Amino acid sequence: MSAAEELKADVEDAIADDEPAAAISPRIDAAVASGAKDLRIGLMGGTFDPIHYGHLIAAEQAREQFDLDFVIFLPAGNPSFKQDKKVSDGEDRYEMARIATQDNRAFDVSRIEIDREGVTYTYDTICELRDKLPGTTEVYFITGADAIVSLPKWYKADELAKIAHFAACTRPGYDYTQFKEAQDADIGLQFEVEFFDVPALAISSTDLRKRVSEGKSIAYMTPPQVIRFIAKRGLYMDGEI
Ligand code: DND
Repeated sequence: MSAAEELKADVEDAIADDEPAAAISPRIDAAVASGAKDLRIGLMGGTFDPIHYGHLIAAEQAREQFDLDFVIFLPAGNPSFKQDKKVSDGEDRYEMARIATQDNRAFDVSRIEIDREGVTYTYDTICELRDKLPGTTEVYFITGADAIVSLPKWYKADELAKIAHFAACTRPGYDYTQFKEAQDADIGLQFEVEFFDVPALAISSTDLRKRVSEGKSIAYMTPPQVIRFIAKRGLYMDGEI
């Protein structure tokens, strides 16, 4: 058994023993409690309204590429950049992320952004996580390459750049010039960004919501359990995209 497999087996045992309210998320709490050192953790932030295979593939490819022990999905409570848009209830988005990721022992979902009051900022989240994780933990924030260009406009961007690596997923053959130009234009804002390729997957949450509201199929775009949850809760039926 490899060290990573042993860690995951210990974590599963610890979760099975007792399930207190999570400080970060069940698997990460168990890994920290078991004394795991030098953890490499990916953070997959998103609105996840709803979560889909694009998110899951990006997280899995990042896990492999950056040799991450775990990827924590972080459904945003009150997304800073979506203040003027209707966003589904946090509990529904959390539950969809939970059921979509439960089969992967390296994936976990945290409530920390859902439970935090006020506008959700990635800087606050990473600070909170860093307080709860051993100091030797490496943190990679995973995001789509399109979002990378807007990083300098994120809350406390200059501080944010110092506390995490950024892993930007793109498609084979992606042109990085746009990012390099944005980075050059912001002298002093040096985000450490590593790019990784994911298979081109033209899936978006916006399209899924539109399809549901029009009674169209979303099969093979998101896991079946998420499709069942959307139907059961009657999400996205009102046509407000
Ligand atoms: P979105 O709502 O864009 O994510 O949120 C992305 C993250 O950025 C969240 O954690 C936000 O809190 C954070 N953010 C944004 C802006 C400002 C600040 C923070 C701040 O602190 O000031 P979606 O639910 O739409 O998607 C989640 C991720 O998955 C995104 O990175 C997106 O680019 C990526 N993605 C795909 N990747 C591969 N293939 C696809 C994808 N569709 C979405 N088909």
